[in-house]
Amino acid sequence: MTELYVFPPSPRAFKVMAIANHLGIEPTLHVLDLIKGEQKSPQYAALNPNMRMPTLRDGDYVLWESNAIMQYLAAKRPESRLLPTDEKGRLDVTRWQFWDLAHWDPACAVLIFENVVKSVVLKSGEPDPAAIAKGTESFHRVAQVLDGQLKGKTFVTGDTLTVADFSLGAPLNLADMARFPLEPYGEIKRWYGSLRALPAWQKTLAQCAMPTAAAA
Ligand SMILES: N[C@@H](CCC(=O)N[C@@H](CS)C(=O)NCC(=O)O)C(=O)O
Repeated sequence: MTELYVFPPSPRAFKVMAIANHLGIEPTLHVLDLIKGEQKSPQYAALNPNMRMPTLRDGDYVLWESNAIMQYLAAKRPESRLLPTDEKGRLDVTRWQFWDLAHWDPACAVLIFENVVKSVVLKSGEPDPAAIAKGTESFHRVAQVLDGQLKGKTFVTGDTLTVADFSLGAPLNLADMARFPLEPYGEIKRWYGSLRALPAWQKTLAQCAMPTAAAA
């Protein structure tokens, strides 16, 4: 049995759930309420010592780190081509998932934290203008790289949809709320539109509804 421990409003949960949906894998979902601190329970910490989500459990096998989980799921269905089987193709996809963790996710996370988490989820105050300025500068730096990579390609690594697209596209679900300065990046907008049109993307958006100010 495949199980996933997730906090669905987070892009890091979205991307693993969207891959499972795209592959037709139906994991048992265990929702961890991060606001209540459920990730810090001793039972969960025994699975993931980082006390963060997502975590996958498949029988006795436990895996954490969202991008590793995505590769694990994709490898179960090689015919999907979400993770190429030739070495150079696989490394190209892995390279963009490493770039996600090192550059794209941290830049997006600053604006998501300041503009969404603080006001909508934690209700802990106004965005910090210095953090927004720094986050905006980082966002432009990485968005230029991604926009350039997408020129002349349908997806991040070429004409085939891969796990890298799911990794990099997930934070864009929050682009409006997080006020990502996307105006100059036509390629990113075009590419994200095609991801959003995927049935699995739509299904996952419905599963991951972001708490609204009223509902949180
Ligand atoms: N690099 C990790 C990041 C995981 C992560 O930071 N998860 C956050 C939510 S988006 C979390 O669980 N935070 C709980 C906490 O900080 O207590 C991944 O991609 O899986």
